[in-house]
Amino acid sequence: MVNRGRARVRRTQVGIIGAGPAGLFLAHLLHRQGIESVIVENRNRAEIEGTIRAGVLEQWTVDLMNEMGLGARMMREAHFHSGITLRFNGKSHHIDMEGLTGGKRVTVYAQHEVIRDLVAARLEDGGEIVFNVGETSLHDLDTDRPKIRYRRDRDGEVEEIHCDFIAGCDGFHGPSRPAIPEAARTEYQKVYPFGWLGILTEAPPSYPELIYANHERGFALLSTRSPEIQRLYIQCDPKDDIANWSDDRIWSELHARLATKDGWSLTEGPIFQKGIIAMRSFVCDPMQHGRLFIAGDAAHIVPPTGAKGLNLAVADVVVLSRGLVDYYRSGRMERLEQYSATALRRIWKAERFSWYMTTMLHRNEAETPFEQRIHLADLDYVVHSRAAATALAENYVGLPID
Ligand code: RFL
Ligand code: PHB
Repeated sequence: MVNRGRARVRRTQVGIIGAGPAGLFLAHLLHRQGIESVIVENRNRAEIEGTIRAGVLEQWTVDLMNEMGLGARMMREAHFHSGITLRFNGKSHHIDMEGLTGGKRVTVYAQHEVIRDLVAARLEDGGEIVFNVGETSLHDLDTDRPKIRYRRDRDGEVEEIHCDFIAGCDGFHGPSRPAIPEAARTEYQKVYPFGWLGILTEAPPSYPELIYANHERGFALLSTRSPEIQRLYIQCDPKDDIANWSDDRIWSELHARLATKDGWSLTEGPIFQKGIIAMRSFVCDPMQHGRLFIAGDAAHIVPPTGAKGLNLAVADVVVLSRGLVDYYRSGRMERLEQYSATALRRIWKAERFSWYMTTMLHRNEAETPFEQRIHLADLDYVVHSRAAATALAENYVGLPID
């Protein structure tokens, strides 16, 4: 490290901003190919390992973790389901993902567990993650020596990482996407008039697989975390205050929306975590500016109904790592220059699927009764047509990356 003006300067090949799924998978993928990287992250390790988010991994994400030697705990502790249940008009319909996709399963393994496994392995490999940084900024993106500047420990010394490329993996609110000049990017967005209220409860599982329920009172989702802890969501007003939702009110909505006509019942338990999230679809095109490449939530957002966000973030960095490997092996930029176009083809399909699942399953008061009936017809079609069920299944378990 040398002093350059007031900043301490250091050098690496790929500077990565953000230790979420995108940044951590990228660091591992590059390390396997002998490419150096440093991650800077503005939260501390306990915070990133404790944030409750996604739950479902696509089959190829599971395969990738195993290939990278990062899957041992996941294979012991995750829940593997052969399908999901769609519930509407008080009836359950099993979609046999495994049968319809030639053996691909639904894996439930919480995002923060993936983060824990990837952080531990990265540090064991001697990789560097600079936690708890402040004032991250990006510089000289149009040159072949782009720089990430930040303060150590939020208000400590200023450091600069000089690198060949910057990977902006800093989520929806990070500084990377805004570093692409506004005139050089187009943003596509849809904001939904509803949100999800999510809870964690200490209770045994009520059902052997995930249930996605369409109900006139609004959508509900039953998921799991472990034999002792369950994850459930209900559609709500995104601007609602969580203080308006007593535990009794949450359970009464869950019972009403998940009820069946055949006597199935939901098991309650103490609620130890609850919160409300808003829902949007968002895409930034292109995902590159000079030597900056953005990936994951920094570049796109999907509503969680399709369980795609984490998986899309990983798919982006698989594509990006291939371009970087090509560059370091042969000096060729062609594959890197194709990164945005290649990634966006798959991203738009995941955007379509997430929008489709969201509109089909939620109650939108702004829609006409005609449109609401169309969603029920769509569900009825999906559960009775092998072709339609196959289309849903192949999207849910994950489209191929190539
Ligand atoms: P992340 O996870 O937001 O990580 C970005 C990291 O960057 C850091 N950062 C900065 N670091 C340095 N300097 C700065 N200025 C920085 N600003 C930010 C942040 O601290 C953070 O650590 O983005 P990434 O890696 O792109 O990963 C995206 C996924 O996290 C996200 O898409 C999923 O959680 C979405 N999602 C789901 N995805 C799935 O694939 N399957 C699911 O079942 C699923 N369920 C969900 C979800 C998201 C949810 N919420 C809470 C939005 C369920 C929910 C409720
Ligand atoms: C979760 O378990 O958190 C979960 C499952 C399925 C989704 C979204 C979230 O579609």
